[in-house]
Amino acid sequence: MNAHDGMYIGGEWRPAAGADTIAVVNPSDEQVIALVPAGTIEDVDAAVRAARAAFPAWAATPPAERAARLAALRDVLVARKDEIAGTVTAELGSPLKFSQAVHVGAPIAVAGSYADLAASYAFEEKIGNSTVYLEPVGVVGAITPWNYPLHQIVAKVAPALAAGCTVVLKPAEDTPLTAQLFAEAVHEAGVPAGVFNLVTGLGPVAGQALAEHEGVDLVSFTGSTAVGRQIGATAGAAVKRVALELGGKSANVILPSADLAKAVNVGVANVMSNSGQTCSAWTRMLVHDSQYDEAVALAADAAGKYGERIGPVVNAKQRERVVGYIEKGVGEGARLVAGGPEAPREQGYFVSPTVFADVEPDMAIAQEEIFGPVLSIIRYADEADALRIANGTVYGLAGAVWAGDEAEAVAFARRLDTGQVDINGGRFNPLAPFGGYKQSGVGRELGPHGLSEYLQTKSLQF
Ligand code: TXE
Repeated sequence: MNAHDGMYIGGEWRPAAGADTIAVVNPSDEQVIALVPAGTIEDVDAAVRAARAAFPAWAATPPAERAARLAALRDVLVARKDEIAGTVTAELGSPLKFSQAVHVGAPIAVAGSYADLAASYAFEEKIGNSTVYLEPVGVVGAITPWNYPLHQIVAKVAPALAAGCTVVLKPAEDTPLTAQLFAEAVHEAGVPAGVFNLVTGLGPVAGQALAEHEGVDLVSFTGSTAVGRQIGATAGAAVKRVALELGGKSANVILPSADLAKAVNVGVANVMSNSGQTCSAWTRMLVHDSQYDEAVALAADAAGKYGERIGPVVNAKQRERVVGYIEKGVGEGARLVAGGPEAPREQGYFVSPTVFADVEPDMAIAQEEIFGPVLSIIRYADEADALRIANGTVYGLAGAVWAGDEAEAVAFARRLDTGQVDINGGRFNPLAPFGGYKQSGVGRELGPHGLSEYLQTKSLQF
């Protein structure tokens, strides 16, 4: 595939400082499809300088003009959506239809929402005898994962640009081609030079250099809890703003009054989509004793129908990790009712859609983020038990509640320690705040709450 052999810095593609490259592999057939440069500290430094230099003018650009650039960016993403979807499929392995609808569809909606918000947001407010100005924080270091290659980028860059911040992006090493296309789109949209910069590279080299750079005012990170903890500590030591979107182990709570078949089928689809590589996936299904056997049969049947249609996981390491958890589940005494650890294909990083029954809440497969197509079905005795199990992990990112009556579901959802809950299925809302309670993270993405992450307040008293 086409790939740039340089970094997008200061509005142009510049040669990388070093000669090292990263091989991009297609997870469906394990073939190398491109090489991209592995950024060094020098590349990161050049990008941060460019972002710093561009900051004063971009911060002073009227919000309506920033909105116009974001609208133009949305239009470029729309015009190039097939090309981007094809690239996501090539480097992530997701089925093309899913790439078109979700991997490109969602970020188009998010870019559009920030074009609207930049134009309408109240960057100035009166409180009594004070005028409060909401000003951009400065240079943002954005570090993104591979699971939703474009969405994770847009969910950080669009609000940052809307706020008047400038950005240096270090995308995941598995999916740099989508990031390069995004940089092309930003350029085509007429965003001024230096406002957005891209450095591809390895996490512990380029990512760490960006997180530690003195010229970065805010680090926005999405990825593993281990790296998030480290970035949070570095930012804390430098008294620097930080936003962390980390793992999850979300509960799908099916109350006895719910439409069981619908709740189970949607629940299985939620876990299997994107091959389970979604931080907000409902990986624990909580079912009442009286409906447990029926739910297990329905889930096993639903999972069996997916087969290889879900696509592979992203790389060999992730496959090993997911299979390791499946083996662990078997070892812990959970009952395999669909899928299993065997590779369904010789080539490609495929994992069979897997469902475990008789999962106890304290098993590793019910506590730790697996990040693969693996569902754990847990039994509860009554509502108090369901609530205790649902809240009984270190995470709190998302979840779902199903009930015959919406008010009953809402009452339960209000008691969940989690940042987002879908009621009877829910629907994606690009304006709804997304982010974690507990160890799922700090800060929120999307909508006005996501925009406010990139602002700091100044008050003038009269
Ligand atoms: O994540 P990493 P990995 C979880 C999921 C998955 C596990 C491992 O459970 O199985 O994490 O995935 C960059 N300083 N999530 O290894 O390493 C890295 O280059 C600065 C959940 O892929 O955290 C990439 O750009 N940056 C998740 C990004 O961090 C560093 C999405 C994420 O990679 C760095 C992905 C360092 N020292 C994984 N080390 C979610 N919340 O959606 C790595 N990076």
